[in-house]
Amino acid sequence: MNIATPPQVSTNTLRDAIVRHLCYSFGREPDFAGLEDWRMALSYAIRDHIADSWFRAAGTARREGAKRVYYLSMEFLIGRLLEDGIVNLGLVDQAREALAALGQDYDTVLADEPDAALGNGGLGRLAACFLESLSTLGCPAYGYGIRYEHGLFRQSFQGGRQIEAPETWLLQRHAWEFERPEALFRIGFGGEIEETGGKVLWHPAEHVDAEAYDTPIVGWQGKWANTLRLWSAKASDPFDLPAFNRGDFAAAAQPEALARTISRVLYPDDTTEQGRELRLKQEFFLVAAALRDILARFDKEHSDIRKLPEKVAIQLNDTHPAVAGPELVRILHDERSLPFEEAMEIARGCLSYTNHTLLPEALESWGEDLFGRLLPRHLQIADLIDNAHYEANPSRTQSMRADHQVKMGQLSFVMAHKVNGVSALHTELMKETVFSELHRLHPERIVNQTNGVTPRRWLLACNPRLSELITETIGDGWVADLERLRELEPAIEDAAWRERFDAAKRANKVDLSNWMAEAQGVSVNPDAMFDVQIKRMHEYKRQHLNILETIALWQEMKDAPNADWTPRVVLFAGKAAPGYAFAKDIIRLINDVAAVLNADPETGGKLQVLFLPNYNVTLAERLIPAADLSEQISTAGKEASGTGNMKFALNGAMTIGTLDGANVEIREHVGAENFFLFGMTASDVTERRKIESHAAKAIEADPRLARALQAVRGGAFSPDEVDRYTHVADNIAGADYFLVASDFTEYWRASREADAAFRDPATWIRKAALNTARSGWFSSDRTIRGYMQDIWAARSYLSD
Ligand code: F58
Repeated sequence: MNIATPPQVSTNTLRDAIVRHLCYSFGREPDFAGLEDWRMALSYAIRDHIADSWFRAAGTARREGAKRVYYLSMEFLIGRLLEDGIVNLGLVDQAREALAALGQDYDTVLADEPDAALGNGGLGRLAACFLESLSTLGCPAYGYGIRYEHGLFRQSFQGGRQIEAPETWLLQRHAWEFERPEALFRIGFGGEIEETGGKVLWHPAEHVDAEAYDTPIVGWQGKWANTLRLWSAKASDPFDLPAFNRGDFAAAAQPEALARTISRVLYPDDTTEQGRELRLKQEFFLVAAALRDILARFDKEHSDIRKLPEKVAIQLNDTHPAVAGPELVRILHDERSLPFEEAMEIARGCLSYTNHTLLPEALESWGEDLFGRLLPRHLQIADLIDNAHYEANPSRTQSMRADHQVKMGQLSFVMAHKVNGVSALHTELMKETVFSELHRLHPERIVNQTNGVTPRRWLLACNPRLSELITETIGDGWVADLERLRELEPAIEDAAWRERFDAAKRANKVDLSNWMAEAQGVSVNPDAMFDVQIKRMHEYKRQHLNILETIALWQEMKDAPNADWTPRVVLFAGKAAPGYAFAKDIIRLINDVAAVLNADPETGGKLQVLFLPNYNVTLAERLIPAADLSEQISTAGKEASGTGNMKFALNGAMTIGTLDGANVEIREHVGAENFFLFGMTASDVTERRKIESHAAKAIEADPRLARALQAVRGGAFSPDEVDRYTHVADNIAGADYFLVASDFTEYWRASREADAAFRDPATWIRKAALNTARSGWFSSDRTIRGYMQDIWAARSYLSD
């Protein structure tokens, strides 16, 4: 099947389309248009071309009765979409020129778009990269998620402390979603089970409507576009008229308000009981709406429900949509009258599950009271699934239904035909730890699919300077075939080329410095090493190890202010879950340390620290191209993969990191000599924890660490409240579960190695460029091909 590439669009055509939309879609004459009007008009002009690809793709998939991939995820961290569309359609020059002809600045117009933060971190961003790769590869697919009114909270600092405010992305207009009032499903909760004549019927007590909003996701060169379908909750009976007529206006509006709660906020954590109930409701809401939609599409094209696994592949992005197992079995058995065993087999043929964490506290489980109250029939089905699994595997010792819980990891495993980890190390650890018994019983089920990132957003769009140099050197084939970056290697041996590589990095750093001066009021030295740690705040990610090392460096600089120090700008960004007190304390500590260090005339210009507020996709796109050093310093065995690590390496930053997650594979690809390795391995970590007072011993052995900790404990960074960080110091010197103290000495050593390497620019640039040249394997195109082949049995409908 040959899919035509979209027609070439000239600057004039695009300019006319912008003006047409401005006037006739938005009723605004050019002379009176504001920034948002221009942005919307450009978005509509671009959207028209995306829609053409979208219709063609949907038509092909329908005509061919194609197998569809359905990616179920509670999070899609898509960020801005306008630039993504322009870049993928190859219209950057035309859009820039068309806007200029209309007196508008391209970058300013693009920057006006809200950043859709419908996710917490890596898991949500991975889902977004996957959708883009699915479209680039021409694999018919849908992303299913929730259209949260409020995405992840907006973060600011007050006195160094994190302040959370609601994110209001929907208040600003954007062009990307199409409301689909006809795609409406009634979702039930609670109620009773009725058993009559061997049939079981579920009569829910309450209902909420799920209404679809579709966003087209266009792939590279606009050859294909898939759909991100997000569900919004609406009241089934929106308005209580009798209450209104009584004059009780608040009660009259209540059904609407209650229903809408389901799609109101993205969950950053689940610390309250009411919160947990709402979270489970959200999960079922997503799953139930998605499955109805999937089956409706299947029924339109096919008649034999037993063929479902041939036509439908459903990927569970972590356990959050795991109730899809019982729900699909319920539909097939209760509603479509298939025998229970067969219903289970068909469901398993469709379902597969990706695990993103081994942290025990992050593995979802639901108390059976709550689960049974909201989903009484699903609790019965979970028991039936568990019994069937036990009967087939009598040697089993663990159950998904132990301790009055429903354990979603085990349920997902049992209901999936494939289970995957997200890096080679993580997949092996899954087999050895949380899923060891299930792996023994089903040794063919666990497979690895190391994560990847889309090169369109994470190199081509976010780093135009480097992209242009690459394209000039090896042509533009790398954009769709990222491993071709290897062809840069001969050029890297040429000093003149390396200078151009360095000039691109240096210009990116100047851009970032200017932005920081303007947005944050802090001016930094663009010749310093830009040392960047950006990710969710978590003890296992060890932002506190980084700040301790920075404190130790500052102390040492003050001992010998005239020594030949490598100047550093230490940048942090990341949000802490609102209920995670320790992570919030680390943010405050970093801000307090920054205040002291940045004001120190003795070290000024040599060591600066900055915590940038409100980390999101847009900020990552700004920081990553300007980074020299990428901090990937998690406790080994804890970071499932990481994807920021890949983005940094691709953009020519060197990594300082542990043998954790995908760091292991990054180091293998870029070469051990181009990676600053330190720290314990995952098995060292397990052994070290067994040693009594391991932290105290490490502190005793390293006077630098002792001194840095003492400064934290003694209030050097909180003179107005000297014991503010006593508990942080106690934690590191005491239980130190994440082994900050034990890894400190090695981290310091690796950091000084990085300093020394940075002082020798010729060597550094070569190493950095080799990171770019050898990171091609980390494209999400490679990952998605792996899923298509090993998990989904899905194919591409593009021919090259
Ligand atoms: C991340 N998980 C992993 N979870 O931590 C990271 O190593 C991996 O690269 C990435 O997934 C993609 O595989 C992650 O982002 C969350 O954001 C949780 C979602 C549910 C609420 C708590 C945070």
